[in-house]
Amino acid sequence: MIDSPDDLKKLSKDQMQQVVNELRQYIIDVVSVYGGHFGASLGVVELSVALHYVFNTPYDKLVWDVGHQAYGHKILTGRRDQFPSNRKYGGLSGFPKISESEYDAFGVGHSSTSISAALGMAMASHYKGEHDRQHIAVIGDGAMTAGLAFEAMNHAGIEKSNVLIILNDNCMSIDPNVGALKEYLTDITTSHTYNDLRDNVWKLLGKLPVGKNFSREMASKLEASLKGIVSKSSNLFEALQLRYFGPVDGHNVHKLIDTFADLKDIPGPKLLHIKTVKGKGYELAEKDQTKWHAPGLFDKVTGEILKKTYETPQPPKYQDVFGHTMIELAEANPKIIGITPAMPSGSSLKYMMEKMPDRAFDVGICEQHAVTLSAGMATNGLKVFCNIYSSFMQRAYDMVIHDVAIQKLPVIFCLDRAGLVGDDGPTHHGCYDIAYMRCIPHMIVSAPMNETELRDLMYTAQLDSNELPFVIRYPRGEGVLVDWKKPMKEIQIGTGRKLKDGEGIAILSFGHPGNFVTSAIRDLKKEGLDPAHYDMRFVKPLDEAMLHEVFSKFDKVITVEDGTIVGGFGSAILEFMNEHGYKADVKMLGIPDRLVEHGTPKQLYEEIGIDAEAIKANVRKMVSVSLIV
Ligand SMILES: Cc1ncc(C[n+]2csc(CCOP(=O)(O)OP(=O)(O)O)c2C)c(N)n1
Repeated sequence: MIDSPDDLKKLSKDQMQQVVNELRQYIIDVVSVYGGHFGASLGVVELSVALHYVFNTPYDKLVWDVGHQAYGHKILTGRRDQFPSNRKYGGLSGFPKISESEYDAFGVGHSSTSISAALGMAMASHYKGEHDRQHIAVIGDGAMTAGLAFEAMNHAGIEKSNVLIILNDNCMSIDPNVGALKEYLTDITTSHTYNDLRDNVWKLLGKLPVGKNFSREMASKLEASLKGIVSKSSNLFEALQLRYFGPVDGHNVHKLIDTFADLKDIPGPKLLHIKTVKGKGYELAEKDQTKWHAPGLFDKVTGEILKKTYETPQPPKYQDVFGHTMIELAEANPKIIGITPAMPSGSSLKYMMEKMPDRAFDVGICEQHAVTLSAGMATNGLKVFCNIYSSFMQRAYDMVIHDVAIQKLPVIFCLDRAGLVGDDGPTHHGCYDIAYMRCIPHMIVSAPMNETELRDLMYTAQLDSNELPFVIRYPRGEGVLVDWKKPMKEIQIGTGRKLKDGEGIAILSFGHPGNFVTSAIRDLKKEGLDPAHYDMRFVKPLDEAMLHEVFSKFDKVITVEDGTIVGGFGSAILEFMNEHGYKADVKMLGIPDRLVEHGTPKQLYEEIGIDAEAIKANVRKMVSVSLIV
């Protein structure tokens, strides 16, 4: 019956446990049938209820970090009935989104932004004299590993603004969280001396008769000195001048409500540490938290994850081929190292991490660090494969330029999830990497059209003959049914492949969308149309010999890419034409200069017009125009 936090507030505190139970069940019901992230939202059901029960949202600003855990928040804030459309084409976004609801104070998807955003909001409120407004950042222990989160805390500590950071500590990222911070958080949770002292202080503070003869200022001074005794020297957050509270059981909704009611009255920057279990309330998800981070559809009764069945063999996934090829290459070349910032499962580097733990590393949600770390290793002669999703690499752009390209270090960047990723939507689409990589001097930028090519490019990149940074970008999921296990071979850098000669029009493709071209050409043949097809394979350096051949022979050209048209592969071809004085009618198919929302990749490629149908339509149009002329 809850259509907004106002409805929630009409209920008694005693009814909150029932709300928690129903909300949790509804998330299980819907995600099992419609898909989406799972464990993270289950872990913060109590937190979501308590926050909206106590705080005055949307006047008080609530910022969820990453936002994959905000399903409970969405359901409580007017989106209950729409929730089955979550992540579907035209439906709700899988993440908080400013344009979707006034309760979504900040749009998210990438991690570790919440503290900066909430602090910015708090400082703006302070400036405008809105001193009663609260600003809350909910951040996981995984997201807390990023530099950005620390930069924000370092600043928050010296500001007087009302910021409440809630550290949702479940010891998990997507895979188990890594790093010294994780150990520290465990220490702080289990240290008896620290906790006993802190509890006593906490109890005493709760008894302060604020409002009678005891002013808030006096309470605050006493609190500061008592807490100073407890923790200044031993608590990381206190050392950053954030008042530290907790750890609190994040599954005790009453305790959370009471705690928030107290914290509301404490001005300034503060951090509440809560302990939760990812997947709470669904046993299988609690036990195998990585698998249940986003399990796909499942039978909620048996827990069986429903896999599609196929009658014919299916192509391997690019990421699996990457993962297995890493081991194969590393076995032959002792200089090879693998790095992932927090995506061992998603990237499939986990296979190498399991087999060669001293040569493959998860460094936390730290893309910037991952890139500069790789650069450091490369100075010492190692061949580092730094695997980062295309959209997450945006975080580390300066490191790519400053620490790798300018230093001319042969780091190999495997950009997974390049192109439109599907239901995660615009925050996760890998739209920009072709454009942002190809403008950097020294950079080699390549894209395989299938898994065999991926392996050959990986093989080529690690050869001693390559002395430059080397990007290999590939999409999410299945590629093409090829025998990818055959021996790898070197590809000459900067060479494309002529896949098919033709008449009247040439199609130039870059990477996986070349397969859309192949299938379009198959159909066009039946209509008597016969385009030539070139798989350029490298957008930098371009295969100039091949392009001279193309433009001497054809005056109608279509370029196809799954990246932004602005500054992308098609632009590189136009630059080549301009430089060499070629004139041709060029149609560039790619991601337009606007945001592409979420949906299945098929729906999205159809929408932006780079699928086989769109390619066919463009060929017909260009050829028929020339016939009329
Ligand atoms: C910049 C960036 N890198 C990687 C990711 C992928 N990612 C999504 S959720 C997640 C784990 C987050 O862990 P935590 O903050 O502890 O939240 P939990 O899932 O445990 O609730 C990761 C690595 C991302 N969203 N953003």
